Formats: sequence, C-alpha cells, structure tokens
Amino acid sequence: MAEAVEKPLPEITHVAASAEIDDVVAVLRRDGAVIVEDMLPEQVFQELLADMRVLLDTGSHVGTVGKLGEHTRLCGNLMTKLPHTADLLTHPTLLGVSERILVTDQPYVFWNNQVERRLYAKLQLSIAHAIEILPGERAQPLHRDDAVHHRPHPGPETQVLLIYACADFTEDNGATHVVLGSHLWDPRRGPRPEESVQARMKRNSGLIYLSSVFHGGGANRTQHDLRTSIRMSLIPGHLRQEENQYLSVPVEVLKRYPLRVQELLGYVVSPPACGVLEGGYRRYVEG
Ligand SMILES: O=C(O)CCC(=O)C(=O)O
Repeated sequence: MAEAVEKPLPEITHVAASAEIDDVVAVLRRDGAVIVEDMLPEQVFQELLADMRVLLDTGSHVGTVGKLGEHTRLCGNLMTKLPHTADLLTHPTLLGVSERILVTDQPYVFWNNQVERRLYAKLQLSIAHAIEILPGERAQPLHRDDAVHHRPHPGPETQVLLIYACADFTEDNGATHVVLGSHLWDPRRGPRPEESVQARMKRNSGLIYLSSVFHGGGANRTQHDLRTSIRMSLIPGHLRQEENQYLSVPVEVLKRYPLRVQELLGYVVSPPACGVLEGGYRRYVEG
C-alpha cells in the first residue's frame, strides 16, 4: 500500500497595501488571516521605529507578563506614547476591511414602528500595544482573541486585529502562529500546534486577522533577534474597549489628532445610543 504523504499546510496569503478591499476581505473570510506588505511609507516607518526603540529601551514597558511569557516586553497606550500608531489605525486596508467585516456586513436589524430598520456601528480602537518577543521566549498557547468579549462560536465577528512587524518576522524569532480556517471551526474543536503556519513577513508588513482565528506568538529561538511589533484591534462601538482609551489618552493628546482619529478612540456615538454625553449627541472634543 502506498504510504500516505503529508501535504504541507497552505501559507498565509500576502497582498500589497494597494490591494482592493474586496480581495483582502475575501482572503480574510476564507482563511481568517492575511499579510499586507509595505504598509507605511519608508520615512514614516523609520520614524516609528526610532520612537519605538526609545519607548522600549527607556523602561516604560512591563517586563514580564503571564500571558505572553517571561521574555516578552509589553508597552500599552501607544496612542499616547507613539503618535505614528495613528497611521496604522487609519491605514486604508485595515480600516477598509474592518468597516466591511464589523460594520457593513453585520448591520443590526430590528423592527421599529412596523418597519424593518438597520443600524451600523461606529468602529473604535480596542487596544494598541507594543509586543517585543525577546530571545529565549517560548511559544504562546494558541488562542482566540475574541474571548475578551465572551463571543460565542458561531457568532458575529467582534474584532479585526493587526500585528504590525517592526522587525522581520521569521520562523526562529517568534513569527505569529496562525491556524488558517479555524475561524470557521466548531466551538468544541481545539487547535494543535502542528496545524498552525507562521506569519513570516518583512518589517513594515502587517498580519491582519479575525479575532475568531486561533493564533499565538511564536518562540524566539535566536540569540539576538528582537521580534518587535505593534498589536492593535478594532471593534464595533457597542463593545467595551480592551484598553481603556478614555483614561489612557489625555485630552490634550486627543485634541492633537484629527476628528477621524478622535472618533476611532471612541469619541463618537455608536448608533443608536452607545456613548452619549449628558444625553446628547454633540461632539465630545472641540478642536
Ligand atoms: O505577538 C503575537 O504574535 C501574538 C500576540 C497575541 O496573540 C496576543 O497578545 O493575544
């Protein structure tokens, strides 16, 4: 009898930052993850990198964190500490696919006064933090990020996430493991490490994934490589932000951002009424 040949797992699809939103959404719906290349202009990327080094090397990070391991640096509140984070938050591909998946394709349908109506949520940032996986770190257990909102499976998609590569992501330095297609799995099926593929990508690329897909940071088996990254998540305005942006971002920092970014930080009413201020719908922050 012929010996069964193990087929290699399919790799994560790479697309250009200029790819059509329809095409990127199609990959995300099929696989649960996609890699977008060359996300920021080179100069912006270099500035972001320089600011990130100062941030992580001057100690305002949390050194050891249970979830991510003993050899991982975490630094939260990037919208205050690293202004170029806003360039990622407003990246047309990230915003385009998030708008489609979390808003346009998931209207809230309800009956009011004998008429069927549809409401569309406003997008908001849930969390933006730096994750630097240092040599010696072990692999993070595979998990789904939507646990944060207790999302049932199957159920509406609750988050679109980005892991942005500030350094090349390699098999050895901790490139994120992703179990392609697992966003469609039965809720009782758990992932096995050998079912995952790694998000190998060049610096300035980003892994965009659905919060229902199993994934986890990889082990860093190198001697010196730092796997530096930014992780951010977008959610509809009726869910609680994972990182409390209202307390994290001081109002004077908020005012420096354009209105669109203020809205993405949660300073907008998500229909019909999430986030009203003194019962009203007025703008929160005067420019
Ligand atoms: O850094 C990574 O590759 C994954 C991080 C992650 O999955 C998490 O923080 O929940």
